[in-house]
Amino acid sequence: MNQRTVMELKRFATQIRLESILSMGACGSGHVGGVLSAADLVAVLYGLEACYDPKDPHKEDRDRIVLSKGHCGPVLYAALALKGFFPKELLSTLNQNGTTLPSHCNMHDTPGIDMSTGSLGQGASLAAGIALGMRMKGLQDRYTYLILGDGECDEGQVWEMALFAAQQKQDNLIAFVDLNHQQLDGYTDDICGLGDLRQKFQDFGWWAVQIDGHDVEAIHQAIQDAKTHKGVPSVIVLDTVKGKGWSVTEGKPGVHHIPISKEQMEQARQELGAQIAALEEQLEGEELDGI
Ligand SMILES: Cc1ncc(C[n+]2csc(CCOP(=O)(O)OP(=O)(O)O)c2C)c(N)n1
Repeated sequence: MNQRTVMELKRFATQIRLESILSMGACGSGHVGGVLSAADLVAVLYGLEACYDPKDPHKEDRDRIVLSKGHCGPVLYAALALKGFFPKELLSTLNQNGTTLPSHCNMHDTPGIDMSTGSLGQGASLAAGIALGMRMKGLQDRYTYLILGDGECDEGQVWEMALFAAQQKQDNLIAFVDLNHQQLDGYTDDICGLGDLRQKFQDFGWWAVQIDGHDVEAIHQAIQDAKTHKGVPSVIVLDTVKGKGWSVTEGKPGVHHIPISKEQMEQARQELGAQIAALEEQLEGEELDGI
Protein backbone atom coordinates (compact mmCIF):
# COMPACT_ATOMS: atom_id res chain seq x y z
CA MET A 1 0.00 0.00 0.00
CA ASN A 2 1.45 3.39 -0.88
CA GLN A 3 1.68 6.27 1.57
CA ARG A 4 -1.05 8.22 -0.17
CA THR A 5 -3.55 5.39 0.30
CA VAL A 6 -2.57 5.05 3.97
CA MET A 7 -3.23 8.75 4.52
CA GLU A 8 -6.46 8.70 2.56
CA LEU A 9 -7.69 5.83 4.72
CA LYS A 10 -6.65 7.66 7.90
CA ARG A 11 -8.54 10.73 6.70
CA PHE A 12 -11.59 8.59 5.88
CA ALA A 13 -11.44 6.95 9.33
CA THR A 14 -11.28 10.37 11.01
CA GLN A 15 -14.19 11.64 8.91
CA ILE A 16 -16.17 8.55 9.90
CA ARG A 17 -15.38 9.23 13.57
CA LEU A 18 -16.40 12.87 13.33
CA GLU A 19 -19.61 12.24 11.38
CA SER A 20 -20.69 9.45 13.69
CA ILE A 21 -20.03 11.55 16.82
CA LEU A 22 -22.06 14.40 15.30
CA SER A 23 -24.95 12.13 14.34
CA MET A 24 -25.06 10.54 17.80
CA GLY A 25 -24.76 14.03 19.27
CA ALA A 26 -27.73 15.20 17.22
CA CYS A 27 -29.85 12.53 18.89
CA GLY A 28 -28.31 13.26 22.30
CA SER A 29 -26.44 10.02 22.97
CA GLY A 30 -25.06 6.86 21.43
CA HIS A 31 -22.78 3.85 21.61
CA VAL A 32 -19.72 6.01 21.20
CA GLY A 33 -17.09 3.60 22.54
CA GLY A 34 -17.71 0.74 20.14
CA VAL A 35 -18.41 3.04 17.20
CA LEU A 36 -15.03 4.72 17.52
CA SER A 37 -13.08 1.51 18.13
CA ALA A 38 -14.39 0.07 14.84
CA ALA A 39 -13.84 3.16 12.67
CA ASP A 40 -10.47 2.15 11.21
CA LEU A 41 -11.79 -1.25 10.14
CA VAL A 42 -14.87 0.34 8.59
CA ALA A 43 -12.64 2.82 6.75
CA VAL A 44 -10.57 0.00 5.25
CA LEU A 45 -13.67 -1.98 4.25
CA TYR A 46 -15.58 0.90 2.63
CA GLY A 47 -12.52 2.85 1.54
CA LEU A 48 -10.60 0.08 -0.16
CA GLU A 49 -11.58 -3.50 0.32
CA ALA A 50 -15.26 -4.11 -0.20
CA CYS A 51 -16.92 -4.32 -3.58
CA TYR A 52 -20.17 -2.27 -3.67
CA ASP A 53 -22.01 0.32 -5.72
CA PRO A 54 -23.66 3.22 -3.82
CA LYS A 55 -25.97 3.78 -6.80
CA ASP A 56 -27.10 0.16 -6.75
CA PRO A 57 -26.98 -0.94 -3.09
CA HIS A 58 -28.77 -4.24 -3.83
CA LYS A 59 -26.52 -5.27 -6.69
CA GLU A 60 -26.26 -9.03 -6.35
CA ASP A 61 -22.61 -9.22 -7.30
CA ARG A 62 -21.31 -7.28 -4.29
CA ASP A 63 -19.58 -8.06 -1.02
CA ARG A 64 -21.77 -8.17 2.09
CA ILE A 65 -20.94 -6.45 5.36
CA VAL A 66 -22.70 -7.64 8.50
CA LEU A 67 -22.20 -5.47 11.57
CA SER A 68 -23.23 -8.05 14.13
CA LYS A 69 -22.58 -5.57 16.95
CA GLY A 70 -25.55 -3.73 15.46
CA HIS A 71 -25.71 -1.15 18.27
CA CYS A 72 -22.77 0.51 16.46
CA GLY A 73 -24.90 1.30 13.38
CA PRO A 74 -23.74 4.96 13.32
CA VAL A 75 -20.23 3.93 12.27
CA LEU A 76 -21.65 2.27 9.15
CA TYR A 77 -24.06 5.14 8.48
CA ALA A 78 -21.20 7.64 8.50
CA ALA A 79 -19.22 5.53 6.02
CA LEU A 80 -22.28 4.96 3.81
CA ALA A 81 -23.11 8.68 3.74
CA LEU A 82 -19.51 9.65 2.99
CA LYS A 83 -19.50 7.14 0.13
CA GLY A 84 -22.73 8.51 -1.36
CA PHE A 85 -25.35 5.89 -0.45
CA PHE A 86 -27.54 8.69 0.92
CA PRO A 87 -27.18 12.43 1.69
CA LYS A 88 -24.91 13.30 4.61
CA GLU A 89 -27.65 15.52 6.06
CA LEU A 90 -29.61 12.39 6.99
CA LEU A 91 -27.00 11.56 9.63
CA SER A 92 -28.50 14.17 11.94
CA THR A 93 -31.83 12.29 11.92
CA LEU A 94 -30.29 9.27 13.69
CA ASN A 95 -32.80 7.37 15.81
CA GLN A 96 -35.49 10.03 15.51
CA ASN A 97 -39.11 9.49 14.50
CA GLY A 98 -39.45 8.66 10.81
CA THR A 99 -35.72 8.30 10.23
CA THR A 100 -34.13 5.80 7.85
CA LEU A 101 -31.24 5.50 10.31
CA PRO A 102 -32.36 3.56 13.39
CA SER A 103 -29.83 3.23 16.21
CA HIS A 104 -29.38 -0.48 15.37
CA CYS A 105 -28.96 -1.62 11.75
CA ASN A 106 -32.08 -2.39 9.74
CA MET A 107 -31.63 -3.61 6.17
CA HIS A 108 -35.18 -2.55 5.25
CA ASP A 109 -34.64 1.07 6.29
CA THR A 110 -31.16 2.06 5.19
CA PRO A 111 -29.59 1.86 1.73
CA GLY A 112 -26.31 -0.06 1.98
CA ILE A 113 -27.13 -2.01 5.14
CA ASP A 114 -26.91 -5.68 4.18
CA MET A 115 -28.36 -7.25 7.33
CA SER A 116 -30.51 -6.22 10.29
CA THR A 117 -28.65 -6.71 13.55
CA GLY A 118 -28.72 -5.74 17.19
CA SER A 119 -29.41 -8.93 19.07
CA LEU A 120 -25.82 -9.91 19.77
CA GLY A 121 -24.73 -13.23 18.26
CA GLN A 122 -27.40 -13.37 15.59
CA GLY A 123 -25.38 -11.48 12.99
CA ALA A 124 -22.75 -14.20 13.21
CA SER A 125 -25.14 -16.93 12.09
CA LEU A 126 -26.70 -14.63 9.51
CA ALA A 127 -23.30 -13.91 7.98
CA ALA A 128 -22.48 -17.61 7.73
CA GLY A 129 -25.88 -18.12 6.08
CA ILE A 130 -25.19 -15.33 3.61
CA ALA A 131 -21.77 -16.78 2.77
CA LEU A 132 -23.40 -20.15 2.15
CA GLY A 133 -26.09 -18.59 -0.02
CA MET A 134 -23.51 -16.66 -2.03
CA ARG A 135 -21.66 -19.88 -2.77
CA MET A 136 -24.89 -21.65 -3.79
CA LYS A 137 -25.64 -18.77 -6.16
CA GLY A 138 -22.22 -19.07 -7.76
CA LEU A 139 -21.04 -15.80 -6.20
CA GLN A 140 -18.16 -17.53 -4.44
CA ASP A 141 -15.75 -14.73 -5.36
CA ARG A 142 -17.65 -12.18 -3.31
CA TYR A 143 -16.84 -11.97 0.39
CA THR A 144 -19.02 -11.69 3.44
CA TYR A 145 -17.37 -9.53 6.08
CA LEU A 146 -18.63 -10.05 9.62
CA ILE A 147 -17.90 -7.56 12.43
CA LEU A 148 -18.22 -8.94 15.97
CA GLY A 149 -17.71 -7.30 19.35
CA ASP A 150 -15.55 -8.99 21.98
CA GLY A 151 -18.36 -8.85 24.52
CA GLU A 152 -20.55 -10.34 21.82
CA CYS A 153 -18.21 -13.34 21.70
CA ASP A 154 -19.61 -14.32 25.10
CA GLU A 155 -22.69 -15.44 23.14
CA GLY A 156 -22.82 -19.18 22.46
CA GLN A 157 -24.29 -18.47 19.04
CA VAL A 158 -20.93 -17.07 17.88
CA TRP A 159 -19.26 -20.40 18.58
CA GLU A 160 -22.03 -22.40 16.93
CA MET A 161 -21.41 -20.26 13.86
CA ALA A 162 -17.66 -20.86 14.19
CA LEU A 163 -18.20 -24.63 14.06
CA PHE A 164 -20.59 -24.36 11.12
CA ALA A 165 -18.38 -22.05 9.04
CA ALA A 166 -15.35 -24.31 9.49
CA GLN A 167 -17.41 -27.40 8.64
CA GLN A 168 -18.64 -25.67 5.48
CA LYS A 169 -15.09 -24.53 4.57
CA GLN A 170 -16.33 -20.96 4.21
CA ASP A 171 -13.31 -19.24 2.72
CA ASN A 172 -15.66 -16.51 1.49
CA LEU A 173 -16.33 -15.46 5.10
CA ILE A 174 -13.93 -13.07 6.85
CA ALA A 175 -14.81 -12.18 10.42
CA PHE A 176 -13.34 -9.41 12.58
CA VAL A 177 -13.51 -9.17 16.34
CA ASP A 178 -13.29 -5.62 17.70
CA LEU A 179 -11.26 -6.56 20.77
CA ASN A 180 -11.68 -3.31 22.69
CA HIS A 181 -11.70 -5.24 25.99
CA GLN A 182 -14.88 -3.65 27.32
CA GLN A 183 -18.55 -4.46 26.94
CA LEU A 184 -21.73 -2.78 28.21
CA ASP A 185 -20.95 -2.48 31.89
CA GLY A 186 -17.34 -3.47 32.40
CA TYR A 187 -14.24 -5.20 31.17
CA THR A 188 -14.83 -8.39 29.19
CA ASP A 189 -12.16 -10.19 31.24
CA ASP A 190 -14.09 -9.43 34.46
CA ILE A 191 -17.47 -10.52 33.09
CA CYS A 192 -16.84 -13.63 31.01
CA GLY A 193 -13.22 -13.66 29.90
CA LEU A 194 -12.44 -15.01 26.46
CA GLY A 195 -8.81 -15.97 27.00
CA ASP A 196 -6.81 -16.12 23.78
CA LEU A 197 -9.54 -15.38 21.27
CA ARG A 198 -7.29 -15.84 18.25
CA GLN A 199 -6.26 -19.27 19.49
CA LYS A 200 -9.87 -20.22 20.20
CA PHE A 201 -10.93 -19.48 16.63
CA GLN A 202 -7.90 -21.38 15.36
CA ASP A 203 -8.91 -24.35 17.50
CA PHE A 204 -12.35 -24.14 15.88
CA GLY A 205 -10.68 -24.62 12.49
CA TRP A 206 -10.31 -21.02 11.34
CA TRP A 207 -7.33 -19.17 9.93
CA ALA A 208 -6.83 -16.60 12.67
CA VAL A 209 -4.55 -13.63 13.17
CA GLN A 210 -4.36 -10.80 15.72
CA ILE A 211 -3.25 -7.31 14.72
CA ASP A 212 -3.38 -3.64 15.73
CA GLY A 213 -6.97 -2.72 14.89
CA HIS A 214 -6.13 0.95 14.42
CA ASP A 215 -3.42 0.36 11.80
CA VAL A 216 -5.16 0.66 8.45
CA GLU A 217 -2.24 -0.87 6.60
CA ALA A 218 -2.14 -3.90 8.91
CA ILE A 219 -5.88 -4.37 8.51
CA HIS A 220 -5.60 -4.27 4.73
CA GLN A 221 -2.67 -6.72 4.77
CA ALA A 222 -4.48 -9.14 7.08
CA ILE A 223 -7.48 -9.18 4.73
CA GLN A 224 -5.15 -9.93 1.80
CA ASP A 225 -3.59 -12.76 3.80
CA ALA A 226 -7.01 -14.12 4.75
CA LYS A 227 -7.98 -14.31 1.09
CA THR A 228 -5.02 -16.58 0.33
CA HIS A 229 -6.20 -19.18 2.84
CA LYS A 230 -8.51 -21.49 0.94
CA GLY A 231 -10.92 -23.99 2.44
CA VAL A 232 -11.21 -22.26 5.83
CA PRO A 233 -13.03 -19.21 7.18
CA SER A 234 -10.80 -16.43 8.48
CA VAL A 235 -10.91 -14.23 11.54
CA ILE A 236 -8.90 -11.08 12.14
CA VAL A 237 -8.82 -10.18 15.82
CA LEU A 238 -8.39 -6.43 16.10
CA ASP A 239 -6.62 -5.06 19.16
CA THR A 240 -8.48 -1.81 19.68
CA VAL A 241 -9.19 0.89 22.25
CA LYS A 242 -12.78 1.66 23.17
CA GLY A 243 -13.58 5.28 22.29
CA LYS A 244 -10.46 5.57 20.10
CA GLY A 245 -9.69 8.85 18.39
CA TRP A 246 -11.65 11.33 20.51
CA SER A 247 -10.02 12.74 23.64
CA VAL A 248 -13.40 12.75 25.41
CA THR A 249 -13.63 8.95 25.25
CA GLU A 250 -10.35 7.31 24.23
CA GLY A 251 -9.18 4.74 26.75
CA LYS A 252 -11.75 5.79 29.35
CA PRO A 253 -13.99 3.30 31.14
CA GLY A 254 -17.76 3.73 30.99
CA VAL A 255 -17.95 5.05 27.43
CA HIS A 256 -20.10 2.25 26.03
CA HIS A 257 -23.21 4.41 25.68
CA ILE A 258 -22.94 8.05 26.69
CA PRO A 259 -24.76 11.35 26.31
CA ILE A 260 -23.14 13.87 23.96
CA SER A 261 -23.66 17.58 24.66
CA LYS A 262 -23.72 20.41 22.11
CA GLU A 263 -20.41 21.61 23.61
CA GLN A 264 -18.86 18.19 23.08
CA MET A 265 -20.08 18.16 19.48
CA GLU A 266 -18.36 21.48 18.94
CA GLN A 267 -15.22 20.18 20.63
CA ALA A 268 -15.26 17.13 18.31
CA ARG A 269 -15.63 19.42 15.29
CA GLN A 270 -12.52 21.29 16.41
CA GLU A 271 -10.41 18.30 17.44
CA LEU A 272 -11.17 15.90 14.62
CA GLY A 273 -11.67 18.70 12.11
CA ALA A 274 -8.08 19.80 12.78
CA GLN A 275 -6.83 16.24 12.24
CA ILE A 276 -8.69 15.99 8.94
CA ALA A 277 -7.33 19.38 7.82
CA ALA A 278 -3.78 18.30 8.70
CA LEU A 279 -4.14 15.07 6.72
CA GLU A 280 -5.59 17.00 3.79
CA GLU A 281 -2.70 19.43 3.86
CA GLN A 282 -0.24 16.55 3.74
CA LEU A 283 -2.17 14.85 0.96
CA GLU A 284 -2.20 18.01 -1.13
CA GLY A 285 1.33 19.18 -0.40
CA GLU A 286 3.62 16.19 -0.31
CA GLU A 287 5.09 13.81 -2.78
CA LEU A 288 4.11 10.53 -1.17
CA ASP A 289 6.39 7.63 -1.94
CA GLY A 290 5.25 4.07 -2.36
CA ILE A 291 6.13 1.85 0.60
C1 LIG B 1 -28.52 -10.76 22.91
C2 LIG B 1 -28.21 -9.39 23.44
N1 LIG B 1 -28.01 -9.23 24.77
C3 LIG B 1 -27.75 -8.01 25.29
C4 LIG B 1 -27.71 -6.91 24.45
C5 LIG B 1 -27.46 -5.53 25.05
N2 LIG B 1 -26.14 -5.05 24.68
C6 LIG B 1 -25.97 -4.09 23.72
S1 LIG B 1 -24.37 -3.73 23.44
C7 LIG B 1 -23.85 -4.80 24.63
C8 LIG B 1 -22.39 -5.00 24.92
C9 LIG B 1 -21.63 -5.43 23.70
O1 LIG B 1 -20.25 -5.43 23.92
P1 LIG B 1 -19.26 -5.62 22.75
O2 LIG B 1 -19.70 -6.75 21.89
O3 LIG B 1 -17.89 -5.72 23.32
O4 LIG B 1 -19.45 -4.30 21.90
P2 LIG B 1 -18.60 -2.95 21.87
O5 LIG B 1 -17.80 -2.85 23.11
O6 LIG B 1 -17.71 -3.07 20.69
O7 LIG B 1 -19.60 -1.86 21.72
C10 LIG B 1 -24.95 -5.46 25.23
C11 LIG B 1 -24.83 -6.45 26.29
C12 LIG B 1 -27.95 -7.11 23.08
N3 LIG B 1 -27.92 -6.10 22.20
N4 LIG B 1 -28.17 -8.36 22.59
